[in-house]
Amino acid sequence: MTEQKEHKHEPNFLEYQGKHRGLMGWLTSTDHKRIGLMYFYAMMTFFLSGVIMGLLMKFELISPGQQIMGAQTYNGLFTVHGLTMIFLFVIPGVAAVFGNLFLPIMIGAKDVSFPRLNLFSWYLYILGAIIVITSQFMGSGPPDTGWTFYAPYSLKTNTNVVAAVTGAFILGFSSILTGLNFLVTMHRLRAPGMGWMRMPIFCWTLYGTGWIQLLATPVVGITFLMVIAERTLGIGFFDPALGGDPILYQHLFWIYSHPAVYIMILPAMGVITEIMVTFSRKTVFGYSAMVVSSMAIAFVGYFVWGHHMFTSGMSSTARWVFSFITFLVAIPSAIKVFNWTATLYKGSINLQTPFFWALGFIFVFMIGGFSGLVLGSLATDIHVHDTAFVVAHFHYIVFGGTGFAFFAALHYWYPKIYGKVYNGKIANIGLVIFFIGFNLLYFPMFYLGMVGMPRRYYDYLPQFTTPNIISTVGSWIMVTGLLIVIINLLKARKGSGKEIEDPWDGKTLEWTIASPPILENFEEIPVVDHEAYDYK
Ligand code: HEM
Ligand SMILES: [Cu+2]
Repeated sequence: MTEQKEHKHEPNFLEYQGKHRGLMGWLTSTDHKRIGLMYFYAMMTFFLSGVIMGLLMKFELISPGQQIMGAQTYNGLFTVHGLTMIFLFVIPGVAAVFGNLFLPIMIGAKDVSFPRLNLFSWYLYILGAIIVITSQFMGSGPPDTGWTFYAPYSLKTNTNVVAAVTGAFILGFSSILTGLNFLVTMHRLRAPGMGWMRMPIFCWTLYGTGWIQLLATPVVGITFLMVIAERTLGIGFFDPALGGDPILYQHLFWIYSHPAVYIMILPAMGVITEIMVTFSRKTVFGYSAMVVSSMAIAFVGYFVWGHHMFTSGMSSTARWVFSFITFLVAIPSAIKVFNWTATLYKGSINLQTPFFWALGFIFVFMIGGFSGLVLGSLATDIHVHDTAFVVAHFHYIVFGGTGFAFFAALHYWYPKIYGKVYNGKIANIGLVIFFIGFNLLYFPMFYLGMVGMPRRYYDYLPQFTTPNIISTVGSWIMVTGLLIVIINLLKARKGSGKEIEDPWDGKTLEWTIASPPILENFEEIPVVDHEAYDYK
């Protein structure tokens, strides 16, 4: 790569002042990096409010009987908690924050293809979020359907479902437009020499994600419109009393929501790949296998939605076909884990915070994945369906997967974004506490589910008490770790920068430019003359 170390004369994107100054300078900026950071700040706010709701639920569950809230409040809480975490944090999460911050830079572009559309997506995201949040305080009470809005209950409950569904609908549009923008950017704006097979894996995972966002999200958008139409106009799509079919709702919902799992996990896998490569100082093992497995996950992920409905009513043939295809997704996922391991093999490993987060990711994601196979098998799924086992599984996957990758990415790219280094020791201590708390919090739920504790109840039988106490204490430990991690990063913004241009010896394009990057990223568009990861 050409030497680009002398670029201090241009103002960086954090201090750059366009037509407007201060806050307005941010809110009107079409710079992809600023938009990425605006997603980040909004998202952290939603995430932390979701964490508080999680803590409250766990506190209620510390022992049998009512502690701090009644049944209806608990129903409202798990609904908003789920909505917030899924639609406001993990689905947009890694793609909207780190994709916006780094995709254009990693392919050698000055911005995304449609910068204004990008800003518009952010506004849609904020609008959708505001509507979802106000749905809690308006109308006749917080929605109590769970984040899945299953019919026919979502048609019958008199809580504020229409508002929450409208918010989710708008969030879907934001997601579609971001996906479209990223796809076009990768097709049109790659720097000279940046062939498809030279793109960093993170870009490839965003490519797969972009297609899912574009093709699957409209399905859930229409489903939500159908719910609104049914509630407001009494059209009978889903209500059997009107001739509708509640199972149709589940099909439509999961045709989006299963692929949505890959919207969140693919970019997460991309981040982990970047980190594995940089911190073992070796080029990725099996680049094309990584590319193909990303696209295979995106593709096969469309055909497995029925595994959410094994107990809902389907022919045995349909169930086994869905079960079989579900197992097929394990193959490209396993290829990734195998290739990460092979990348580490004989690498000269740099033991630092982002690497530890990546290892944590692999550990919890494998537990999530294996428990997913338990749920993908017909016999065992019917036993643990709608129990705490499922809650354990999806927290290991979505929080353990996407959440860990989100923090891994934050620690990896933080010096690039802010031009500052953080205290690595404190970051590691925070991570260890977080990791212990995470497993104490969720692992007991596997056991609880197997012995029969149902999910979505504010109360339980006395024999489930001990694992629940462990789990609740785990939630406190985990939050302690989380606070240490976040405060450490907040403090670092005032810290001194030393050798921050390329602190980890990264080889992708973002490590060749200034930290923080200048407004248009590159002083001159780079000409790429080698593969993605140019380690000897
Ligand atoms: C401090 C962290 C967290 C705690 C203590 C926590 C705890 C809980 C609890 C107690 C439930 C209710 C389970 C039930 O009664 O069935 C729940 C549901 C849920 N959580 Fe979390 N959670 C946390 C973080 C997250 C994160 C980060 C995500 C997403 C990445 C997430 C996604 C969900 C979803 C989707 C539900 C399902 C809601 C529903 O049943 O409709 N949670 N969580
Ligand atoms: Cu699924």
